[in-house]
Amino acid sequence: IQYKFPEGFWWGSATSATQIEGAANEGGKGKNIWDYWYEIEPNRFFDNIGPETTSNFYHQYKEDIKLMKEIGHNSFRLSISWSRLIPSGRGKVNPEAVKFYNNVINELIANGIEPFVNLYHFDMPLELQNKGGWESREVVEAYRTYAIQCFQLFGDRVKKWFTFNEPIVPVEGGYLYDFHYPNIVDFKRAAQVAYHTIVANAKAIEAFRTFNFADSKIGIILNLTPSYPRSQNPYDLKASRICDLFFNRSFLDPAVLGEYPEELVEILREHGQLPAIGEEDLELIKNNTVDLLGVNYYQPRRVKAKEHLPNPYSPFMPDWFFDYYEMPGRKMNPYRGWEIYEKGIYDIMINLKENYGNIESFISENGMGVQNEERYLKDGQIQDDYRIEFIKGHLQWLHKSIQEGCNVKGYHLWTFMDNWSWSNAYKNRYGFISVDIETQKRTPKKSAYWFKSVAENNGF
Ligand code: BGP
Repeated sequence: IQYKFPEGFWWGSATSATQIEGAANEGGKGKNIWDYWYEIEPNRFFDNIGPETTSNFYHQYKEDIKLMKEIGHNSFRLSISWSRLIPSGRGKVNPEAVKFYNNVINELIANGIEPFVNLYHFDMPLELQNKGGWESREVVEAYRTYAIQCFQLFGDRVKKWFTFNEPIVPVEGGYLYDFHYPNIVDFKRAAQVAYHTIVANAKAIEAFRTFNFADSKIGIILNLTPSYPRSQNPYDLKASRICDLFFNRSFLDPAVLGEYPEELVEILREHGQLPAIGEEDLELIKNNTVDLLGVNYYQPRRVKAKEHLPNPYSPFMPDWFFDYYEMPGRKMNPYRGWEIYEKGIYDIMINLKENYGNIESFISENGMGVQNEERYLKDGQIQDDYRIEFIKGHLQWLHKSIQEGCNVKGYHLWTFMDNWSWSNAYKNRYGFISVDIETQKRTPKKSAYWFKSVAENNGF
């Protein structure tokens, strides 16, 4: 074994409620923004496939957990659907949802798989979105109450909690670039949403600490996209630094260090884009940083200085400050249009070690979405050697970071089984397990068994 990982390394995969559960109109679930958006604009969704059935985990979780065990998982991330647990976002807890999540958590534990539970994966309850979503303080309070309910209900067994998955994505998607509901373009409102999400994160952590659970940790999951300048000239360097401030440090710094980067605050102030900030919030953020950081890594950003000044009458956007470029000779995943750059994973971890107190971290998502994988079927199994190569390439760099002292505890693939994606539905498949969406039949791909051997040997 050439690449051996530390004892107790977490091997597994990640999912989210909306993307796997289905049963969107069953079990007393309330509507979230995805159910609603699909109802009013089904054509926005690839192939007109919405979130009502997805991969039917709600009904097939037992079989799925059995498969997880079979392919060597010792840990697994799921999210709780806020609108399933508390259908209107606040108020009464839905007993059928409590039963479902208890069953899933207990089944995982009984199979030797540690549940990693995330509280929020893009799925705002509709009634709360109608109150202003993350722009509203009321919603921040509702989230705090929801988090407390989850700790009370499941905290005796769940030892790894996460407040949010990729909180910047709803900011970008919902308030800047039009790929999440409520699809508005307004930087100042986006900044308010981002800030309130961080306040909500800190409130959940503060509440979590009052429980004094033994051996429990709480973290956040961020999609870190390292920003690489085209050259070392000062203009490219500055462009890249600002890109990093907007897309990485806007969440990473307050979540891990308890404070916002001054340069980012200055830029927003100068352009009149600062959201409403409270002194008390800043104190709360400072005192409630995460124990654990999940890193989702898919692609880097390649950044250069702007060639033309932005039109001052165009809406304020992060890309007033930089342009992207395509690095010559880059490796691509053509299906998703994302660059594949394995070393990025190492650069992220070194940065966490040097500038973020070497916080305990793990890869909470990394993966490769591929179209028409049936092409690779042989003897009833998808021969996804490309996925094995993809994972290996990233694990090698992760291994190197650990050798150099980075505090990395695990690797979770996106994702366990093919699932529904927010804008691409079932076009790009990411799973270890293929899913026939007509019959809901599951079949492990070649990568699933390869991963099992990696998990069993704790390396490869
Ligand atoms: C991450 C999300 C996941 C998942 C993944 C793949 O950003 O946390 O929910 O969807 O990306 O991306 P996509 O489905 O858009 O191809």
